Amino acid sequence: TKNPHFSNGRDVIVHLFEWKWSDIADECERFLALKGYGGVQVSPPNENLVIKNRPWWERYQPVSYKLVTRSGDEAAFRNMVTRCNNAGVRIYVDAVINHMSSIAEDGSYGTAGSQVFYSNQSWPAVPYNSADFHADCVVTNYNDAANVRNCKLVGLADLNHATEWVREKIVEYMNHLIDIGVAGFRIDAAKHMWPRDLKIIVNRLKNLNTDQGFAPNSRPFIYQEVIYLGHEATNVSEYTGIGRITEFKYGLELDCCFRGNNALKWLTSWGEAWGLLTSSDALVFIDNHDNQRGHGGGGSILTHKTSKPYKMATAFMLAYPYGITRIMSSFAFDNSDAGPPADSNGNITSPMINSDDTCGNGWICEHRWRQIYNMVGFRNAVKGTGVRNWWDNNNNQIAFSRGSAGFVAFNLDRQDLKQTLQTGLPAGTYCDVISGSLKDGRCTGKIITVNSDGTAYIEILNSEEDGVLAIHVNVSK
Ligand code: ARE
Ligand code: CA
Repeated sequence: TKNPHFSNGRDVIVHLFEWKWSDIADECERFLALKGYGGVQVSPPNENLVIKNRPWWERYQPVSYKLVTRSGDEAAFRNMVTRCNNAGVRIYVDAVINHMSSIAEDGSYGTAGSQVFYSNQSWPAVPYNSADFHADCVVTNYNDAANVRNCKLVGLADLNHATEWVREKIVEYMNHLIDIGVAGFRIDAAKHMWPRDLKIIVNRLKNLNTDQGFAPNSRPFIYQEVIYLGHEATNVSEYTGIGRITEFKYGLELDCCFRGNNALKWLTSWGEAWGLLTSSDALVFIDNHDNQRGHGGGGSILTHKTSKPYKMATAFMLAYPYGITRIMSSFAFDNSDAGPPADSNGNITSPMINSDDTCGNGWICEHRWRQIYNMVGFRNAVKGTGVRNWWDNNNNQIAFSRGSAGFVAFNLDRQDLKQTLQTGLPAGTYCDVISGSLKDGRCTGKIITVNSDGTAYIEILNSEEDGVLAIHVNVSK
């Protein structure tokens, strides 16, 4: 359950937040496969409550397990999964299984047209009734595990997973998705479910579908959304036996470093020594769909809105061997409730793709920024190697190699970085993948000459657009 089942040497997940299934299918074929992405986290595919003004968070209010949402219907979902698997890109589903929808007028309906009778605690399209939920109370005290797990998270009707019927319905839903060919699940609000109940559910899941390219006996990849910054009654260690955990400390600590509040030189001991989870238990990211808009996860967070340090922190994440990495791909927003770009009928609009590969009409597509997708290629190229040749200027200039497969340098100082450094790489001419790419045998950005002793002159001026330089064995000319 901790293995994402990436195909051939791929290593990075992108969260295509609120994308339509047909657009994701296209994106797998036209972009993600070519750039080496390993998988996509998709928005919840099950029916959700239709809420006025269509905020993004309506998708976290389940109405049934029918696969009909603003992202598309079941046919579109199946088409996406098959096309992405064929392109070598996996699909991970955001599974909202802790709760159903929140208070709404009786007869309110979901994205598949199913009705909800909240006052009777009735979701007939599953069906669930009042016997399937915990007694009425609200999550108010994160120092009380029973309150966190048995009460309503922000008022959402809290399922009782000790009930056999509830377990069955959830397992049926998730197994349906496995049959279609998904590779795993993000477990939404896992901290709000009893670990023993969640474990029973996960144990009942089928092996992944071999017709969709998975090896026999592959268990679904599980990563649990547990926000743990210390000092709460619900500890991450209760969940590591079930699958990986979203490590929220990771982005918070890197935020601090790349905003200049903690010298980069300290990153020489990055990882478990910083109080992070064991690498093989962690799924990591700089920002996510919640904390980029102040919805949970806490603290100061770098996002696409602060692009220079954001790209630097992302490059560091992708260069450093720790955890399974996830890239956030956003839509633009001013209001933290605003849903994705949509037409006047509320239909989500497709991202526009510009000639330089970036997106338009409201989609940010961080995963299409050169500095980010080229570092996905870096991570694939250096897979299995360790950190070597660490160098720092005792402040905010650092560099290291990944074995003899890749080399990266960062400059967050006011001074320019101008140094001859050991790259660990074989002699040759390499294209920096941050300032440009290797295209048709030519470097479109900086050219780095590695000498026969592995050293190279490295320059990152303070005035440059990006404070990073990266080269690896697949970009030697
Ligand atoms: C919306 C409205 C609410 C309203 C509710 C019901 O915003 O005002 O009461 O509907 O009508 C998302 C949104 C919510 C939204 C919800 C349902 O973020 O705003 O509520 O959808 O539509 C805690 C949980 C963690 C959770 C975060 C947001 O532990 O699991 O809160 N994150 C996941 C998803 C969210 C999603 C949900 C769960 C619900 O990623 O996108 O909510 O499915 C400390 C604690 C954390 C706590 C955090 C924030 O850091 O340690 O555990 O996170 O505070 O409270
Ligand atoms: Ca619960």
